[in-house]
Amino acid sequence: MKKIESSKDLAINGAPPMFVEPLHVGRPNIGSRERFLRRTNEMLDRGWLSNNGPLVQEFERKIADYLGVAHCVAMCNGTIALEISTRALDLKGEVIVPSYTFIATAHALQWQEITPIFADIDPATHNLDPQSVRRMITPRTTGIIGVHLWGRPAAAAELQVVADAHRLKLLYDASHGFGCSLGSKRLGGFGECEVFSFHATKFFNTFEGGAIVTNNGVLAEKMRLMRNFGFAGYDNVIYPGTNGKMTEIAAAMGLTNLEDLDSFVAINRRNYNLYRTGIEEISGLNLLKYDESEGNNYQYIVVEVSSRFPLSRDAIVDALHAENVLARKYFWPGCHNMEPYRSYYPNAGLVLPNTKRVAERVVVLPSGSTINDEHIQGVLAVLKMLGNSKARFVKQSVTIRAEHA
Ligand code: T4K
Repeated sequence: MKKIESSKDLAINGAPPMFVEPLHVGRPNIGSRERFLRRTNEMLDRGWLSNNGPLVQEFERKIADYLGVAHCVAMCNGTIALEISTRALDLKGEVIVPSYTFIATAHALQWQEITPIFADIDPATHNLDPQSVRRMITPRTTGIIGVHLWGRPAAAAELQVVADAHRLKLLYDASHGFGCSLGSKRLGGFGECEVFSFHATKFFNTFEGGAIVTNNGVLAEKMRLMRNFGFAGYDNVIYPGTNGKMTEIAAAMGLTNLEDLDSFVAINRRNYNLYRTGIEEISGLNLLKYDESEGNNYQYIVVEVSSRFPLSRDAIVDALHAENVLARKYFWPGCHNMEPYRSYYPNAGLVLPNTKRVAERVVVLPSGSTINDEHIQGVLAVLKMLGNSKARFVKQSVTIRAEHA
């Protein structure tokens, strides 16, 4: 690892990068290979690869137990799980979602010709602002999808009050929230149902995968039918369905990773604390904090760049990429600024001031089980030099803010 003693040592100024291999934000957390391969071999011996096999059934039982919910319906990914859940809940017309989320939250609605209506976030939590949700309700509104962004719980009690007052269905996109809690209750048990993504980049992964969890048995049964083309037995289709099934190999990965969750949390937490100590010393950078009194997976290292920092967020990301630190601008520029929503609602940004401000300031740094102390010290050394008001940059895109020049 190189030493950064002056701005000349930065890759953006022509020095070699800090890291030879790129550091990613979403490297998978992978549990015991031995146990995964054993499960895989047994699966191959059984010759049962999909369609509600024994590993998927075991996975569903264990996920439901872990989350403290009655039912888990495993799916092929989080996006299909969102589509099936909104369909099973008979959502139509308009559904209110945050714009500050991954595009799949909105697309899952649009794909079914339900109109996503974008509400603003609370800038302190990055989660839906219930007051903004209230303002977006129209006679066509049928539901609200809250997102537990970064695994930090949405304002569930307040959103439930809004939903009840207007007879709206409330569900959650809990894609980031596996292993997280609101108070002492694990995410998964709020609203009508909650949807998880188990994508490779998530804290807990099944390669690709997802699940809907709920305490409503009738709803769970409907979702099971929808996941499997509507089949209720051989030659008997009783519902229009799709193919949302989780494969056995995905469940094998999930069962294995579930056994290693504690070690993933321990690594993420250690990384978070190291970043926290370093970032606290850099004026103008603020690390988004996790509430230590709740369950957290500490998967995302989210930094907000304030106007006190000499460089813009985009300039920081450019400088980090030059060092082979592939920091991300999640979830810039907000769903409302992506197609088709940008064309449909060109003025949506007018009611989303917090979304705009937060999306322009956030940078997400690499973490997870492939990131070690040395990596973090290297990232912090770069950030420290970028924040040094005496540092100078030769690359055109790294412009110092006027007030710091
Ligand atoms: N709702 C929310 C709030 C979500 O965040 C997501 C997914 C969904 C719904 C939908 O769930 P799924 O249908 O995906 O289950 C990534 C993921 O693809 C996406 O699943 C995730 N959110 C989103 C936050 O991140 P990209 O476009 O940023 O992915 P990509 O290809 O740039 O990968 C990110 C980094 O991870 C790269 O630097 C490389 C690294 N990586 C990735 C994969 C797949 C690996 O090292 N190994 C891998 O296997 O969307």
